[in-house]
Amino acid sequence: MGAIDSLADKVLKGDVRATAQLIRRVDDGDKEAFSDLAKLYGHAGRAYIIGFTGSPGVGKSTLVDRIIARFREDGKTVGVLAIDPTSPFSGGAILGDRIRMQRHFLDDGVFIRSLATRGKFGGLTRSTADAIVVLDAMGKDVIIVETVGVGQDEVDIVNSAHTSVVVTVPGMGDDIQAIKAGLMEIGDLFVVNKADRDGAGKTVREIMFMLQMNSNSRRFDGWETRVVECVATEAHKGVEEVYATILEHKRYLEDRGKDHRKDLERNRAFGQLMDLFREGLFERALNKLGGEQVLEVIVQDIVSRKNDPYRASLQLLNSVMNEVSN
Ligand SMILES: Nc1nc2c(ncn2[C@@H]2O[C@H](COP(=O)(O)OP(=O)(O)OP(=O)(O)O)[C@@H](O)[C@H]2O)c(=O)[nH]1
Ligand SMILES: [Mg+2]
Repeated sequence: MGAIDSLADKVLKGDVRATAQLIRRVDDGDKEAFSDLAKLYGHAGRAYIIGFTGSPGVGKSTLVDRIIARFREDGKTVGVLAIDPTSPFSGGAILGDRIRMQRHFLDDGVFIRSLATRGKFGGLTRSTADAIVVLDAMGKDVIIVETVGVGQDEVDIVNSAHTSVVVTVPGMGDDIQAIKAGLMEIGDLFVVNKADRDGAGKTVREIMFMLQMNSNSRRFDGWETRVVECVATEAHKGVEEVYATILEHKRYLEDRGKDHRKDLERNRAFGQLMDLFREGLFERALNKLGGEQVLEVIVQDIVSRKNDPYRASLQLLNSVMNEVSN
């Protein structure tokens, strides 16, 4: 397995092509990536992870592009993962993200990749966590994850970042979206982007109000969630404040003796362990039972009401347990 070994080694040396290759394997759900990830894991854990989420088109990539530039000015290297769960083949959003951040493509201190998560098992949360390990081990100081805040997967991803940024725009519709998706609870910082449009101040007040209503949420760490207005298409209209607030939150976590960072890291480790364990368990159990076609027969029985999902799942479990004890 010499070739696989060298892929992890190359990543540790900062090799861009090897990093891209390993992330592609992760994205494809290729289990051969596991041995490399295992080697890299011990070298990871240094990067600061920032999640950006929000409805489609609110300006996440435009803002991330500015934030990358600020980190670069401060001498930090940056890895970016743009998560595109919906359109693995269209490439539309991926292309858009790349165009929006393209001025950083010639900078070897910046590594930008999209994840489409074509893999069968594990899905979005797992492959993102794996890709973060790769970029972290590669030596990036800061890792930015951009997701469209639509589902539980995205919420989980952003919630496991050190700093979570929820991007919204003026107008009540988006706010309701955000609250529905459970984003109210996970934001360390809310950005009301496109503040060049009418109603930004009103949206800020609405979010503040919602935050007060939600004051018993994630805020066990004592951080007071910020709301910042911004025009991401311009360099000096709020971007600096977004950047400063991210750094302030980072310092806040560190000032507390990294207590809260530890909590977040514990949660991420637990999530990753459980995902892998569940995935492996399910796969092995299915193999023992004779593969997916066995499930298909049972499903047909449920559809025709000869069986029901409650009893059938217990029967499956009993079969697996019998296999194990034999
Ligand atoms: N007027 C205005 N337009 C903006 C602002 N920020 C971004 N835009 C524009 O909004 C559009 C979408 O921006 P993106 O950065 O691609 O938004 P996104 O949230 O990354 O979009 P997805 O990744 O597709 O969800 C682009 O045409 C941007 O130029 C802003 O502050 N004001
Ligand atoms: Mg985008």
